[in-house]
Amino acid sequence: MSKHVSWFEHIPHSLQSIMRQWNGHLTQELHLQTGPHGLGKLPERLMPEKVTTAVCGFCSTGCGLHLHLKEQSAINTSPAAQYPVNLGKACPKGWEALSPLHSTDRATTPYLRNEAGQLQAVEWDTALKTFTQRFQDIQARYGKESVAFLSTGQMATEEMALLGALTKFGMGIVHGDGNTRQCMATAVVAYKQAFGFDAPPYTYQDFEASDVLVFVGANPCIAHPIMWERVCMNRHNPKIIVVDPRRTETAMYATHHYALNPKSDLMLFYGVAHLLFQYGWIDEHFLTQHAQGWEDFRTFVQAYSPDVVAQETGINMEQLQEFAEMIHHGKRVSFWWTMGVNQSHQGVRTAQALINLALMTGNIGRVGTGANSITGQCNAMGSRLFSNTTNLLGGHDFLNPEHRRKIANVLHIEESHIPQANSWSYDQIIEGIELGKIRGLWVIATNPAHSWIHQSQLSQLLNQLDFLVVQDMYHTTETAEVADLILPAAGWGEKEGTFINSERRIGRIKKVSKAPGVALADFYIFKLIAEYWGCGHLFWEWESPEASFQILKRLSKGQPCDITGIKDYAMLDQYGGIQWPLPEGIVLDCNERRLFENKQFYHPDGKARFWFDAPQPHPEPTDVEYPFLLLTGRGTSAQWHTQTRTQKSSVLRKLYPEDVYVELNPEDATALNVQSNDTVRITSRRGHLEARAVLHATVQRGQLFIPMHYPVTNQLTHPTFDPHSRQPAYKACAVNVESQVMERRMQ
Ligand SMILES: Nc1nc2c(c(=O)[nH]1)N[C@H]1C(S)=C(S)[C@@H](COP(=O)(O)OP(=O)(O)OC[C@H]3O[C@@H](n4cnc5c(=O)[nH]c(N)nc54)[C@H](O)[C@@H]3O)O[C@H]1N2
Ligand SMILES: Nc1nc2c(c(=O)[nH]1)N[C@H]1C(S)=C(S)[C@@H](COP(=O)(O)OP(=O)(O)OC[C@H]3O[C@@H](n4cnc5c(=O)[nH]c(N)nc54)[C@H](O)[C@@H]3O)O[C@H]1N2
Ligand code: SF4
Ligand SMILES: [Mo]
Repeated sequence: MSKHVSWFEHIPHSLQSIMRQWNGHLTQELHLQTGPHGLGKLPERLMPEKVTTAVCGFCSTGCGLHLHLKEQSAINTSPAAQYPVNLGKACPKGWEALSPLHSTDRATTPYLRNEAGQLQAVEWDTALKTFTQRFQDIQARYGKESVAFLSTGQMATEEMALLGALTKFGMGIVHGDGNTRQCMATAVVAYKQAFGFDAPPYTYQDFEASDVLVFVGANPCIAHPIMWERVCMNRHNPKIIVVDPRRTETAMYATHHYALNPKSDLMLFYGVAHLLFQYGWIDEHFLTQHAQGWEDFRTFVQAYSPDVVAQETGINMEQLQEFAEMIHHGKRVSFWWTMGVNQSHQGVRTAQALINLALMTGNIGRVGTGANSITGQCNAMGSRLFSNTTNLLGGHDFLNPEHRRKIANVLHIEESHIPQANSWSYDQIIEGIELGKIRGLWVIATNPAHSWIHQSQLSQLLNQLDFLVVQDMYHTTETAEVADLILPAAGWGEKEGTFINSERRIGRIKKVSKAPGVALADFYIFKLIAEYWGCGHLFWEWESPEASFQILKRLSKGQPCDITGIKDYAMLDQYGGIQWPLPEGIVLDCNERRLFENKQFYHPDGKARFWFDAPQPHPEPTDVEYPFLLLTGRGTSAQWHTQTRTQKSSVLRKLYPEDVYVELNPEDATALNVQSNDTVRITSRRGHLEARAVLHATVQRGQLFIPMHYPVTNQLTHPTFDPHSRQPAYKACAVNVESQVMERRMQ
């Protein structure tokens, strides 16, 4: 490397070895699988010399992908038939996983904004010196807390943990959060309060084993297609109940669709609980032995009689009765929820209402059951346990002195390095910018200028920062474009580490392609920053991702997520990923495990807790001026979030509409004099956009749907947050729609 890259000679000698190690080789074990790979006959040009397996870098399903290698680089992917998650299937994003790597807007070098206001290519040495100097200056002037970071559920766990340790134990940063706040914070709080630990209990076999599956605010056909494939493999002729205001792709395949009024889920589930108690359709033995607070809950739901609930939810009394009966008659009932629950002003209590239904009917800890939050990003589960943002590393607690001592010992650092306070949440960090308390921000593998709620406000606040650093694969993201400094990162396929999927399975990612230019794996960017900052000595043990995996094991010891029984990366390969927990000394005799089979929850008394509160009014109800409710979410299985990656694939681009569209009910369209494909203007109290009208009865009258993948969508959304999880309520705000086709209106 030193022969080709001049900056390399400028960096301290000790760092050169870090860099050599990074740039040297592809993942060593790639030649493990040189035998028959079941790919059939391929044209010579596509015939791989070797095949290795790694998990996909998009959604939390965590499919195993074969990576086909030729001449030391990946040329193709295909789904791994033996991987226990996907059993030989992949969605379009998995097949196209390599495309995002080869695009002309990759950040191939650091960029620094010059005096003329332009981003200019600079060497790493300059970038790292500037990073250190600017952030240290800000901290010296305004206090250590004035620099914050926003990270991600899309880096390797080893990288998240190193970032969390570096920022909080090395750089004196207190406030750091991630895009998992936008996504999973609600499920985290719901589980912690109910079970005593953030512990999604299921394994994917449960999709196949249930006889009643209830999907709430979840559209797995689009968002988790291979989980949906597992549902399709269910041989019990299951009842599939979808609770979603929209008639989604998943709802179309369901046996029962309850198109409730947006944000009335809490009322609905209290109504179902009311009926279950009324008929005595509960598992009293389980409740007495293994739960607390259920008697109070029984009293509480007495007020939620079918007539009251029908009125509020739009689900009639017969449907309610039918819903309760299906749960009662089901032998193995599983409840699954995603963003329709989490992204709500009362998401935590709604998730807990589902947990309550599972507990009261004894549908937990058995095959085919569970109160199951489906995760979003490829490594949101890793960030929940190891990002050092909301929790202290390993699912520990910053406020607990024993935990701080334990982590200090594991990491061989002084206890005084560990903050004794919790971080601000994402929205509080943004508010901190507004109040001038946060002056420097480091954004890693997330694109808030597109994805954060109430976008125009955020854009203005990003401009207000003294120094904004964006660490990304591309220099063209909406956030990178307003950065003062861009640090070029390697992406999935160009680096090593592990991800944790939705069912708690730890799987490997591998380096099968070299990053372009002088882009580096996030792991090594963090190592370099530690050295330049002057705290590198604290992280001597974090030599490589695999060495850091050994640290993660120690951090997890004694926790519900204990993984001390996973020897090393090779063992993960051997088993096709391994679910937590796996404490040392336990023999792995079955690689599909669910939690709570012994009915022991993680509270000190071993019992689960019932949580409930009265439903709260919708924060922005419709009115005469803004008579429609706007829903947002995923549009197609080919689009990923802010599209920085999926937009780079010519194949995926063919699978989704290029420009922003809005789904509008045909009857509303007639009333508004809007025809199919007309341009309409949508206005909220915060902004407006123009979109192509798609007329479809998938949305109810008075409701609209716009996918989140278009940069303008969050111009409209309303910044309200669940009070317990601080997760943004992206899914419903009041808007108005107007036709932009003037001629027809005049007729
Ligand atoms: N193709 C693709 N797949 C993805 C992603 C992607 O960007 N693209 N992102 C990944 C990530 S990070 C996540 S978090 C997941 C998200 O996965 P999902 O949560 O399944 O996807 P969404 O479309 O955001 O929301 C699901 C549904 O919630 C419904 N909803 C809205 N309001 C309410 C309500 O009040 N009650 C109920 N019951 N439902 C409501 C919406 O109509 C929508 O159909 O997907 C993951 N998978
Ligand atoms: N209106 C509305 N808004 C929403 C949602 C919604 O339903 N409705 N959903 C919310 C949810 S659930 C989520 S999870 C968020 C997602 O929001 P974001 O996190 O902002 O979306 P991504 O496009 O996934 O951004 C990831 C960024 O990381 C970069 N990247 C990818 N891999 C790497 C890597 O290995 N290293 C580095 N350094 N960079 C990398 C990508 O280029 C991209 O810029 O959006 C939220 N926003
Ligand atoms: S379902 Fe998710 S993990 Fe599987 S291939 Fe598609 S994006 Fe990747
Ligand atoms: Mo998400």
